[in-house]
Amino acid sequence: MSTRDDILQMLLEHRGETVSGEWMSDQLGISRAAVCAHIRVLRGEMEIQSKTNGGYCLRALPDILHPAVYRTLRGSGEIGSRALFLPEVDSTNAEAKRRCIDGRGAGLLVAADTQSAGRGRKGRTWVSAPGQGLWMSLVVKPSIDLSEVQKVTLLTAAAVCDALRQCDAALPLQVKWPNDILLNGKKLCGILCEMISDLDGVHFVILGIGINLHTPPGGFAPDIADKATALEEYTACPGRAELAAAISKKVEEYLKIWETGFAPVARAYRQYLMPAGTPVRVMGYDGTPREAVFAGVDDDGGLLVDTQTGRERIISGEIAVRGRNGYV
Ligand code: BT5
Repeated sequence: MSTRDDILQMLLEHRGETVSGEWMSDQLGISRAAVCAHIRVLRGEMEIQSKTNGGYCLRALPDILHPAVYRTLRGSGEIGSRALFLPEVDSTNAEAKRRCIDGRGAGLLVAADTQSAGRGRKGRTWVSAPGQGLWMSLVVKPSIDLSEVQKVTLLTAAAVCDALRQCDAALPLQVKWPNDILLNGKKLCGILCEMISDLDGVHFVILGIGINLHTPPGGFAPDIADKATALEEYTACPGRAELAAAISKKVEEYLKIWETGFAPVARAYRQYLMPAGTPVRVMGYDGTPREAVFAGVDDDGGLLVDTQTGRERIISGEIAVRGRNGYV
């Protein structure tokens, strides 16, 4: 870490409080003038107030993918320990995959200001307007069987919801199995987990996470305008580096828990689910829809639905939730 990172760390640790310039210069063994010079640079990126007693107060974090803010807030840990912040990329998932080719991708975080070819599942597109959201991918290397990969999506959803709730404990989040996070019935976040595997098993899983933080100037694109929402419509947005750090930490926490069984992770996921009894439409592999009633998610991450022929357990696919204006 550079001296400027050290100063940033001190300000972050005492966010909203006054930190004495003299104390920082003593701690770092540098002159007051040097502290002042570093603060001047940091001020170009975030809101730092000077106090009359010679102290400084970090008021607000920048809403940019700020590497030092990320590093400081992420702290130690494996997941997201290396971070690559790009102004533009085709897809953070694609970039993360390319970086796994030499076998050294584990723990990598790739995030970008914008994606020119952000992707959803089954070849769908993810709209990633410049600076309007957190578009990120985390590379993990869990010791799991191919048959368990779909659980990673649930783990990611629980981690993202927890991280968002750290910003606002009252946020009315709801997960639509397996990978959509809704806010007031509209899509706030999508998750795309992809894997690198061969016959020997799973080498890497790439957790792609797209969170709309701001409504793009002029609104969302017409094809998603009625189903997308942004965090700022409900609460004050965290900085992107701050949110990325919180998500990385939560993913790491849940991966550790999973080593002793998936049930606690499934429990964490369940707290964000829609209520049992919600009418849903289950999409089959071939895209054929069937009417059903949502009954829950079991300890292995399987979706339980009640259909005309009884209870069914579904492990992959997607559901549409019946809303007032059709299906989300
Ligand atoms: C998803 O797919 O929801 C997964 C989206 C994952 C995006 C992240 S961003 C970082 C990483 N890099 C990538 O390239 N991808 C991941 P799916 O369930 O198939 O939903 C896609 C559908 O959501 C689209 O067909 C649209 O209807 C809608 N959609 C697209 N962009 C949206 C947005 N920004 N907000 C809300 N809905 C959107």
